[in-house]
Amino acid sequence: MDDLEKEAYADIESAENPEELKKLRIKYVGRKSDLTRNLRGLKDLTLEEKRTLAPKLQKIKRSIEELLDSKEREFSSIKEAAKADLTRPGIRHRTGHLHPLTIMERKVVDIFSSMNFSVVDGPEVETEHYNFDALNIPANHPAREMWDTFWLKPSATSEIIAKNLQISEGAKERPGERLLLRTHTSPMQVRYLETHTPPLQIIVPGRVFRYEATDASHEANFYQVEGLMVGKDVSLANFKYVIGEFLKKMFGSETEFRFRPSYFPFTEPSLEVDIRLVGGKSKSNANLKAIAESRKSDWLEVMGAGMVNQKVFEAAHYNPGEWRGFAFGVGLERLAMLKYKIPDIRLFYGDDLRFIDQF
Ligand code: FA5
Repeated sequence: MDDLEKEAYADIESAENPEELKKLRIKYVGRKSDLTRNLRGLKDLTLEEKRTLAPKLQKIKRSIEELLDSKEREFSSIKEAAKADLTRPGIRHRTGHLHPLTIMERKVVDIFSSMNFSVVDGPEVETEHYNFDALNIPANHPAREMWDTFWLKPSATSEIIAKNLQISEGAKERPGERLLLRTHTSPMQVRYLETHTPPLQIIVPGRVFRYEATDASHEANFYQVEGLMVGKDVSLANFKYVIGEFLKKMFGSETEFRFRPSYFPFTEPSLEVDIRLVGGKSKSNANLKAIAESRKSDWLEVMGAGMVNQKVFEAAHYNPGEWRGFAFGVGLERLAMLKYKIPDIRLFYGDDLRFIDQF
């Protein structure tokens, strides 16, 4: 039997196909095999002989059967593999990725965080008070026209409060006040000053809305990042340094920018920051040239800014003249257009995956 076991092992190992294996199964463990015959013959032996031989024979049978089974599995897996065409190209799964504006917002947040600015959030549904009045833009002031406004129906107010949308405390304090979709992130200046004590430095990224016609550089829904730094002796020099650092970190030291005098009721003095699209030292390309052509200028305005008007501190119940600060509001799409050389702002909100998939 020991010889038979060895022989069976060698035969099974060298079997080349399932048919051969089938024959070996019949030969070694089939009904008419020597092994089965011997097992059957056990009944004619003495009890003593049965006790020693039976377990031995059964063990040999089991191990031959196990080897046959494993060899059979081997043949069936080879058969499965043969069915697969290993030369066929794989299926590429589409993975998700961030929208270019999200990438841009994160870059802005990273740079300002590295300069110790905190990031805060504000409500998109604002009151007339925070969006305009507290920023020194009274009802009859011509500057209100700078921000064409989406007003909410008076009946919407209670609905919004009921839905628990982010809405100013002021709306509850001054019931009946008109609500609007914020036209800029500047309302957060007063809101934050009311609830915190300077010195402070924050940025407020957020979505803003304007009722205006769209073109290559204007959208009705866009993103701004507000900045506010307040201290005892914050000056315009601090502003120039912080913004200069920000622009250099964002666009590299070769990009040219300029500070240009401007007007906002909530800053004094006020200025705007432009980035050079074509000409000078700036590295340009066809898309940036297209923006320049559509705007009829070699420069693209990216932010409004200035020293916080003392009237804003007063609106937040501060003593006049006690604190000084600078504020700015930068357009996120405009930054992304410059960074990624995108000729039209409307691409960000379109559904063209060929554009979105590039990021
Ligand atoms: C403001 O909104 C002021 N709140 C900015 C400010 C903040 C001034 C703090 C002083 C102190 P302005 O309307 O210029 O300003 O908009 C600021 C920036 O938002 C612009 O420079 C531009 O980059 C972007 N922006 C303005 N309008 C649009 C628009 N329709 N589509 C896309 N981006 C826009």
